[in-house]
Amino acid sequence: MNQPKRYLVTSALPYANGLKHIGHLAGAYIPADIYVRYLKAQQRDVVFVCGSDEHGTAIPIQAMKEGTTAQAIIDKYHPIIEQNFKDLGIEFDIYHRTSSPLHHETAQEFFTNLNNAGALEIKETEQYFDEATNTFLADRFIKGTCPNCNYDSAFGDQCEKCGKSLSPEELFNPVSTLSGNSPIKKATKHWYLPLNKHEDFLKEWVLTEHKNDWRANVVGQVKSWVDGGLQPRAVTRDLDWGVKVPLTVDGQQSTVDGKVLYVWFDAPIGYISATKQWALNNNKDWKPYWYDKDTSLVHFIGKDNIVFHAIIFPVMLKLNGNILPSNVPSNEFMNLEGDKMSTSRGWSIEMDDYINHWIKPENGGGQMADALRYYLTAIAPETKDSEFTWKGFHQSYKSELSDILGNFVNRSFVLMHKLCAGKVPFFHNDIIDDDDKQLIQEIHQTKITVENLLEEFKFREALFNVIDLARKGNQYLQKKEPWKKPLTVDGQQLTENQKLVDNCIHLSLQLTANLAILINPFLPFTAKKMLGMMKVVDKMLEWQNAGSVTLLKAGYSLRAPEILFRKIEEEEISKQVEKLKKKSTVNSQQSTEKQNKTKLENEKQESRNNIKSTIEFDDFAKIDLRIGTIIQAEKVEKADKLLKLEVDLGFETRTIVSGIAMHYKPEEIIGKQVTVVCNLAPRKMRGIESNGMILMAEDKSGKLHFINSSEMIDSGSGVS
Ligand code: B3M
Ligand code: ZN
Repeated sequence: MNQPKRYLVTSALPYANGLKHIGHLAGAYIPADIYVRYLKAQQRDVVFVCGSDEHGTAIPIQAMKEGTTAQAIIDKYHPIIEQNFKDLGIEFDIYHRTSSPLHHETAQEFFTNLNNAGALEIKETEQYFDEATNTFLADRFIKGTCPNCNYDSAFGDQCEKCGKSLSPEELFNPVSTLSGNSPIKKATKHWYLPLNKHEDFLKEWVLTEHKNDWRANVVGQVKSWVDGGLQPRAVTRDLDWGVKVPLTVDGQQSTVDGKVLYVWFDAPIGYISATKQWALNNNKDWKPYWYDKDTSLVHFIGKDNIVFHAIIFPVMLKLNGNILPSNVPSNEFMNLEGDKMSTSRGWSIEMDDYINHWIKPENGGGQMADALRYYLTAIAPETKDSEFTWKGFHQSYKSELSDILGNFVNRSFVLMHKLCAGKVPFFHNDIIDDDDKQLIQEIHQTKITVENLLEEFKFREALFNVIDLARKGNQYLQKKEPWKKPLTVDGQQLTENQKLVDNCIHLSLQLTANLAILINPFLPFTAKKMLGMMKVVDKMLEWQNAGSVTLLKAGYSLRAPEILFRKIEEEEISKQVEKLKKKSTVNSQQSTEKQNKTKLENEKQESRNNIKSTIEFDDFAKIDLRIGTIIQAEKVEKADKLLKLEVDLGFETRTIVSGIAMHYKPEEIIGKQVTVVCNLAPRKMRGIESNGMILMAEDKSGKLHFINSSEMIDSGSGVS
């Protein structure tokens, strides 16, 4: 297959509603960065775009939580997330933001193109509406029970637990996340993308053309969506926060009040606006990256975003005349210490937290960014969910990064300084042996293997092959044992031994140079450090150099060895585990408090809502309330809930039937004083004439309590 002229690589735009955790990093960012670094090492024309997704209900919800505005939220988190990616070596060509005017214009133009082409449909439908807040409840403004996995806090657009994409109407027991109330239905008009009209296109494009070169999880999800029958999808929302729906009135550009583009309509267009901004910043033409068939468009995402990147956005691109993605490498989920990663439950490791501890210069700096990049790639959920554990992080750091890669590089440098005067020794072809030939072959072959795997987005396996080459380097050294060969005897140079040592160290150093090139897409900080030790320029990292065993010139002196990966003590790891558990406990306490507060609020609201309609004082004055004393009580035949009471009102004794049998035994209420409505018309209950009513209060648990004074009052005393 001929090579694309250029590449446009995207990573999912993270919502700027809070800190992002390492699960996000593993899903859509590290794989993309590895791929882009590899392509750039091949000198290919690549643009890597990302940015903050700053619309949708997630932002105003966070603003409410933090008691601020949506704009303040995005202005707070956008720069933090951007810096976090930088600190972890994720090197976008631009990290844009969808609140930018350029994005609004681009998204509105895109919408107008589709609308003018008749590609959208307008429909009026009944949508959930919260009367208390006067808000239509879309996406994260509504939650309920997921129809797919029964998770009771699934949002109106997606279930966080099983990842299923939802619409509010699918939720069981929906409630407003704004007021906690149950919503009503209210009519509203929206524009729809008729996905149902594009099933044949998707069957042909994804399920046939890309059946074999796209990951099975992506093809499988598209298949289940198409087989289930695609529905028209609303691409606008009744919200104020977002890209306003464009409308042309008498040839003039205007917008529709109170309606914005659905965040998942505008956000993917953010890839295009980011490309436009990059082109402006670099004096380039953005159009070939989105219109030229020789461009390879690749979207890196997590599995919860498949429907948007493999179904909805491609349909939009097709209707807009753009190219389609050549691949959508989607990762599954990464779990944490035995549970699903969740920011809301505090069960997550934020990128910011990792950086603030591990990437401080005194704690290892960039090498510790590479430590995380390494582990997240080595356990990447490329085909199934995987599990981050701090123990696993420590283990992979020690036994692979440090003991294999770090150890081999260190030994090669130490031996060079010790046995070859700190210079790259000559290679003596006349004594080349099978071990030398084998190692040279391994170096050639690994470059080809890693290249093929990277072209197929198999990052985990590619990384394994690079580390395995370093492992073979250690085995080569172990077999050659240059340190055991005496180089002089009685002051005489042992030339033969020196030549053997020269060849071993020469190839070990050439292997070191190859490891820097091969590891660079994965561990850029480590590759850079290795360049410094070899005193060579970045150009050496060009992919074309990999596989060569003449990268370092004989006689060239190299710097002193540096430890690539510092020791991580057990205690440092156990502190991280404690920190995670503590954070989660605090969070669950906070969320319990929050839940209780919300529950209390809801109960208050419910009580407010349940207040009966207002009456006049004269209405109230008609009720005659007296204090009575229960002088007799007995159960009513065949009526579990009823007691027959004789109540002394001072001026007379009344028979009153009361529904308190489930709450009180007859013998325990003799002598109890009660408040009696004594001018209530008599009525027959189970054949007994009940003459009045005693007032009881029902608490939250449903228990009934007598309404009476704490001190004894004469029976018959009036209550008003
Ligand atoms: N903001 C990522 C998420 O689901 C979403 C991606 C948009 S990519 C265009 O958090
Ligand atoms: Zn679910």
